[in-house]
Amino acid sequence: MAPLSNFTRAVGSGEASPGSSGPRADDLPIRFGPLVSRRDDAAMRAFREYGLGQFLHFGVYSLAGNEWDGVSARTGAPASEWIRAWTGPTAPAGWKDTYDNLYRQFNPANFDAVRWARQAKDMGARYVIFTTKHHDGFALWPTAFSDYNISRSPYPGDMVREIVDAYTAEGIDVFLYFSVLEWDNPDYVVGVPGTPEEVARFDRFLAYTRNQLLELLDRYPEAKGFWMDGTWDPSWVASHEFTHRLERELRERRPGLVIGSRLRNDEHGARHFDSNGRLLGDYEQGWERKLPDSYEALNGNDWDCVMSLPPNGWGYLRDWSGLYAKTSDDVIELLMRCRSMDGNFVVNFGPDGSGAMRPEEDRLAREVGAWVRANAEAVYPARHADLPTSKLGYLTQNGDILYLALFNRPVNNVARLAVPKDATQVPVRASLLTNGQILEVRHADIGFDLDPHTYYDVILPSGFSTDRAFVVRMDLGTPTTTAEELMVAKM
Ligand code: JFZ
Repeated sequence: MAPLSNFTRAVGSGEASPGSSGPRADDLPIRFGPLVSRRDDAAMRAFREYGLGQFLHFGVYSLAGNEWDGVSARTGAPASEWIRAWTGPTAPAGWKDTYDNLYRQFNPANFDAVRWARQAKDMGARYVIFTTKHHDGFALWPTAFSDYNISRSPYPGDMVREIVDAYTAEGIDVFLYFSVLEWDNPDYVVGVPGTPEEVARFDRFLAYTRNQLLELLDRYPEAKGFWMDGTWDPSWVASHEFTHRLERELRERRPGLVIGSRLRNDEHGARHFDSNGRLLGDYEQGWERKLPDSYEALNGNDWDCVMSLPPNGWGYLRDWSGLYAKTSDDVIELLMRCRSMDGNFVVNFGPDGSGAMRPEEDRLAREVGAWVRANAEAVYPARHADLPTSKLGYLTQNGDILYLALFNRPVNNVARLAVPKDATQVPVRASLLTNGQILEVRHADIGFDLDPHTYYDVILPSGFSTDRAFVVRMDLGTPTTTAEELMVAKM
């Protein structure tokens, strides 16, 4: 990605494009740039091995399911968890008021954090991102700093506590999703505060935000990170001095805390990456329903990709008809695509207002879990393999073991991999990960002129069939024949 275009795109605009490059010679002076550079402590090493995550969108919007009184909000609200912003001819009269009173009925009888955590564990998730407070401002913990929280609903407990306990007990790390922007907070200002009155109001809002974030850290010391959201409005963007101080304070308060790139921007308004292209946070947090084109474009930054199952809509969406929902095969493919580029893949679940997962989600969790269990060593801790990409599927590597997750099985059952001609490590043995069956490996130097690669063929057993992707596990070792020797033999 060209650094200059990244800079121009990032300033004052919406989300910066992820994968921006590092510092360069004509760096601008920046006072509110990154507070951390690539970390290699235990928390970030764990992050790199999460592989698969679960996103949970749960809140009062889950009661609505993107509709009200049988009327769909599909064309009138940007996404199911945005239903409060429903406008246009389909919006019910007095809708915002109705929504703002929904918390009085928020008492999900089937909410069972232990069940969710077990399901996530069975799916193979190693971290969870939980919506502690979405854009509507409703806090799922009993915050001391706003009345609009779970303790005012009929639900008799602290959902954030229950989630943190249940997932932590399963060995799943917890990240707290937190929206800065709040639609109906009287202190919130969207534009850059101008009048003294607006400045005073927004200052109160900033203090409130800081209080809530510190409160979350203090109440839930087990939480490993923040997944910040709603940080795009000009008011927050203009608060770069405050947000810089805030990030420092959060990191001091909780050493090891992982914070994505969506918390803040520099003083030029560049978000995710500062105006010189340096990452603002511990990992790239801009890969939302999109994926990097190549490993190289990531410049070695850590990243995750969060994905909804329907095209958009993260909170419960009762009616999926007419929408393509990603299948287990889609999710497995996206997971391995992310792993082949050193990223984590986070799949979203939007339980209904009673706290029940939808049947499609239950099924997906089971199917993805079965696949991930059977192929775990190719998913984690395996990482990017420094080899040409393969059209057959995705490569991951762990030391001397190379994995090819095969999504496109060749019709002739010859899985051909390109390896640089001067590689000191090449595939020497292969087997099917699923059953250990040994596969023949042949060196196939097909000898293209000027081709920097040589090729290794893994012969897939014609008798082996499966209805999902499968993994070929290869031992890497010293090549027994070099391309030159093959040439000599042929001449
Ligand atoms: C945000 C929220 O507005 C949304 O409701 C949901 O919680 C999602 C996970 O996060 O939506 C975004 C934020 C950033 C981008 C897109 C949607 N982005 O970077 O393209």
